[in-house]
Amino acid sequence: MLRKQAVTTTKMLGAAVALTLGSALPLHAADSSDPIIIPIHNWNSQIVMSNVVGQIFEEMGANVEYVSTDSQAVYEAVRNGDVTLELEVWEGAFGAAFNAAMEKGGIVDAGDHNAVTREDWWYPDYVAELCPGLPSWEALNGCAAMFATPETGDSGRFLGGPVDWLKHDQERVDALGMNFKVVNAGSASALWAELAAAKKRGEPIVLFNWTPNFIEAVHPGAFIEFPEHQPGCDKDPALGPNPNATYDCANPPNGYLKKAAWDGMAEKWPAAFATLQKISFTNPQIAEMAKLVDVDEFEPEEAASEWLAANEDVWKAWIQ
Ligand code: TMO
Repeated sequence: MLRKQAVTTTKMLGAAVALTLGSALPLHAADSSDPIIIPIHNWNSQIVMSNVVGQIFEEMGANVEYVSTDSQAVYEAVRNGDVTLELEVWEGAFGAAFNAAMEKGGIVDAGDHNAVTREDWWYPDYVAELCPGLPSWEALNGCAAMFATPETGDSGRFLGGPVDWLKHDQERVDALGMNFKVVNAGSASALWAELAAAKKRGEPIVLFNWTPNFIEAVHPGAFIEFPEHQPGCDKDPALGPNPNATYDCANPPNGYLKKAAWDGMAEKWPAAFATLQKISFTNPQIAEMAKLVDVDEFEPEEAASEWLAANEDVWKAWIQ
């Protein structure tokens, strides 16, 4: 409440100064007072980062609203201006949806974070002792029976992420002739709960994971090495070891992490858009954002305030 009043007072002062000085000042279009709409998805770095950036925009005097949005459909929503931006475009999971929206128009690339991403099948390190030859996918396939559960019969069980991350894991299993069945977790936290339970019992598990993430600070492990990633492997059957199938390659091992915006943002919220273009988080910063919720159990909004308080030198430079 106090804080809102302070912002309002600053805005009024700003307006009074503008009125008094009028045309003596260089003309900068002010940001619209309509809310900047920030979409929230179902993994914690994205939720905390969205709150961090939302609070930065509020600090600049803008209004902000958050909406829960499907992480694939969001590119269509950005393109149409239904949401204003997207802060975590992961190449592996969302590169295809982002590119499709770029081809249709209405969305702009607002630059990359200074981060390298990877999203793929992953195991905690004790599993390497149970299945010699890891991280090779062929070695994993040779150990498939060890990962079998009543749910998957004789096949190994791969625990995938929520379906909206659209990882095409079953297509890859089929394309590579692997003896695995994909079971999708209902949420990110279900992935981490199953990982912790398997680890406690010393049982084999192979599941979807990514970096940057809090996991690397808590559970040492490794990604499965699939046939080398090739751009277009998802569309062209000729790419990858199976000449008749798509998705027979790894996800990008050094993927980008981009920001995207509705193409009307620059005109409607010029100051916020300029800041969005400057915003760039690193792998350790993004892992820390996830950790504040997944390990330290802050609510996302509080996690964002904590992060901002600890990193003023980082973000104050973006609002000049
Ligand atoms: C998009 N994700 C980081 C969950 O792989």
